Amino acid sequence: MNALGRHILVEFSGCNAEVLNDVSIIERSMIEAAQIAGATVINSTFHHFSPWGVSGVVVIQESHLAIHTWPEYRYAAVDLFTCGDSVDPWVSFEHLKKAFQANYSAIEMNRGSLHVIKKSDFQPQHIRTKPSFDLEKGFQIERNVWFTDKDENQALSLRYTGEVLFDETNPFQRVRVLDSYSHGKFLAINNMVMCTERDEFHYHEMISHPIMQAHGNAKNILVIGGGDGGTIRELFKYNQVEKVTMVEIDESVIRASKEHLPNIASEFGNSKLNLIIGDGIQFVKEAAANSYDVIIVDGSDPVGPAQGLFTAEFYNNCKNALKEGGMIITQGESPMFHEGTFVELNQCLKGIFGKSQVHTMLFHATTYPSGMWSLQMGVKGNTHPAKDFNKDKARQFSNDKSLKYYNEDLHAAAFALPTFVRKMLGENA
Ligand code: SPD
Repeated sequence: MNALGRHILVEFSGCNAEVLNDVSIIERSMIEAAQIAGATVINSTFHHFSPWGVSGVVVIQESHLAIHTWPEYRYAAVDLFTCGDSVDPWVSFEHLKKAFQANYSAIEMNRGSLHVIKKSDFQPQHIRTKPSFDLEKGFQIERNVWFTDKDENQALSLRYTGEVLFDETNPFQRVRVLDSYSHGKFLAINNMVMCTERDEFHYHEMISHPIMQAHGNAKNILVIGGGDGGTIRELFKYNQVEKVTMVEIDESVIRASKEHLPNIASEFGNSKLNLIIGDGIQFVKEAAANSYDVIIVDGSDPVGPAQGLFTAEFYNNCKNALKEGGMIITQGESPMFHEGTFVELNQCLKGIFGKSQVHTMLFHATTYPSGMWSLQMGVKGNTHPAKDFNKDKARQFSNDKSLKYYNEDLHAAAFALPTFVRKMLGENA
């Protein structure tokens, strides 16, 4: 080759659109493509974009492989550039063609033609005497792969190792466990973060303890969703609890959590747990009236099977299943990220429980988009959950159980809403 490098510009068309939208598969395929061709991989950086598409580059000792995908066109633009003769970029090309199930057109250019450029006598001032890598171990690949939970305009991203610990798609949803650098392992459903090892206690303590402390003596509890197990873990901290019925539609969430998030899934063996794999919406429709002290709706966002958890029919049935004096709490989305759903859910609950019987809490959800998340509570009775709770008992409980987020002061404080949120909910003081 009478040139410094070979550059193949590839048009991959008719590709598998799901593959082109999957940052993990693309990163893995690009690294494999480099390695199969005999290149030495130095690092990789890949991002998933909003609303879809992936960009990334694998830096190799012999230059780079780069990609940008348009899943909606089933198209990917790929550059394969290698210096010297040791790596054949067409080997990488063949690998990617199979991985993306693609049609293609490609052209090869020689880069740095030696007919045109001539070597100068330039000598770098500082030449390393030692190589920048350990010859014994080879290069350590630095991977830079990001999971992004987003809508069209906002996102929260976590960098993860690139390894996929659990990945199953069933008729309900896609369930994954990935390993992030900042927040440990995390559970994702349909590209949305559900919980991370590092901050899951914020959510699980706040969906459980304010309602349990406000009720004061809940013995029979229903949990809809909650397949990761974090909510039941918190509920079984109460000695008075006699039975927790949990209805989770997707057994793979439970399996993923038991396998990879054992500190969250620690109470599935509890003898007071009545675990039902089934549809929580149907379950409350058929539930006997006046059965439960507390109902906790620990669902996902309103896409896929969780959509029905945001309807008046569902909450009417829940109210019917609650005993007199009973209380329900539901994850209420975010006033900053899902204003519409947040407000609609609040109106829906007020229509069912009454305006003064619905109370909204906010808490810090550091790995949910916007970081501000809500829990909305409906009361079948006259208790005010922020005022009518036993502060001393709450203090004692949070100390005895070494809780990390909830405490007696936060209990009341969580119900205090910023002015803009009050306005959204029509709750001007
Ligand atoms: N956007 C995330 C909302 C998730 C609510 N459920 C989380 C499940 C944790 N048990």
